[in-house]
Amino acid sequence: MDTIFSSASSSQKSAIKVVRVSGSETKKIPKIFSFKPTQPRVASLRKIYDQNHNIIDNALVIYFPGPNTVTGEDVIEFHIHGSIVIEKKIYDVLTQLKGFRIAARGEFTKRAFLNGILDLTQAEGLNDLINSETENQHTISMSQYEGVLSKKVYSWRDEVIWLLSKLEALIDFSDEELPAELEQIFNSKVLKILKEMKKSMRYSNYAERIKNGFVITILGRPNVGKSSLINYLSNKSVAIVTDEAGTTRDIIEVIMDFEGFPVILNDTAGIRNTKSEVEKIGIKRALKKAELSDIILILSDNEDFAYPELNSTCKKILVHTKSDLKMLPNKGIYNISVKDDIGIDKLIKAIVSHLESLAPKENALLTRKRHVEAIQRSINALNDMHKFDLNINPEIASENLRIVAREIGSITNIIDVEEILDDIFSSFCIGK
Ligand SMILES: Nc1nc2c(ncn2[C@@H]2O[C@H](COP(=O)(O)OP(=O)(O)O)[C@@H](O)[C@H]2O)c(=O)[nH]1
Ligand SMILES: [Mg+2]
Repeated sequence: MDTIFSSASSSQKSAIKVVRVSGSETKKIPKIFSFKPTQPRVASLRKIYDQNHNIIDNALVIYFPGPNTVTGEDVIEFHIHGSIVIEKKIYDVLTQLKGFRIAARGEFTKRAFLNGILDLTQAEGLNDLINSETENQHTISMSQYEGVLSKKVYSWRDEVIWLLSKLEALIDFSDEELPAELEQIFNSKVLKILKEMKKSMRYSNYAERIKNGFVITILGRPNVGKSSLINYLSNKSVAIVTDEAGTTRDIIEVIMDFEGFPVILNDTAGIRNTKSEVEKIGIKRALKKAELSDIILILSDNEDFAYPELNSTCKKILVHTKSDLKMLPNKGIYNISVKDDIGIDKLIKAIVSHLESLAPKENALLTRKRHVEAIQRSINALNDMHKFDLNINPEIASENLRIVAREIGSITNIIDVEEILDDIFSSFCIGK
């Protein structure tokens, strides 16, 4: 296997850059760059030279002998001055050598996975951690990187393997019946796994939203102040605000951070009866968007909050706009004014508190489509299994349990499908 190298920091100019080398040829690095070998795991200042003995940089070098390293292989880190010229000179030396090549996206982490340093969910957690931009993204990705999801998956797998071993015994001694108490334990274990899996499926939507943003849609009649609100919240003019009804037609989307929650806020066309075909399409889109949202903010500058055409069970927050002109004393309605800055903080609090209420009580979240699909197939197999009598059809039960073991195993470990692995690791940044 080639020894790989790459910058582990951003490609921008910076005070310091880290260039990482990993693989069996790493040991040769001191000789290649003409510096005295360093003690393992001790940061040492070294002048590094190219083949013509021209100095490249005075850099901090750290050597990590495998297998207890980030990749499981021998690793060297150069902490160089953050110039692209220095980086390039190092690359130039290495690319000319046999057995060395520049790393592909995520290749360091892929090696960590292949060497058993991380399992797949941890590798994915690491990628999410690097990409995290809000508090909640950080919390979830950190716990996935630390192995919270893996632990949950392993516990299911252990249970399934235990069940399988009991079943195999039953099949081998086919003239015997499963003892009644064992059958009971068997069924209750299956039910317990099913219940836990269904729970994690319910929470998977939350995990997806934490990653990609909760969807909040502003809905209301024309001219109630929808665009003014989104502009106010996003602090820039993204939507056109006018006295003219029907100005906003397409959906305008702004991504924001509401106290640690990533949010995609949508401004929409005012809902009314119209002859304009373009506006009609806008209205249709607005309703559709609202129906797929986590929260709908229904805005009105009078008391008209009813939308019989809206087909949605999601959380609705009623907002009375232009409260600088008149307040609505009704309970449960948020009075705001973007003109005089009334009630906006309270409205944001209400939104955040609803988002908080959606949070699962555990951190073992299914954060990827492939996790969700594997658990769904496991649930289907377990449900299937329940339709048959264990004593009459132990083979069917066993076959289904095997499916479950395989499916949940795939969440943490895919070893034989290169294509899926490439798909997972190619979303990493270079140098990771
Ligand atoms: N007095 C007052 N007028 C507002 C307020 N918010 C919006 N408006 C006005 O209401 C009109 C329609 O606003 P706009 O945001 O375009 O409404 P939309 O059609 O719902 O997007 C504009 O003239 C705004 O200046 C407010 O808080 N107070
Ligand atoms: Mg508008």
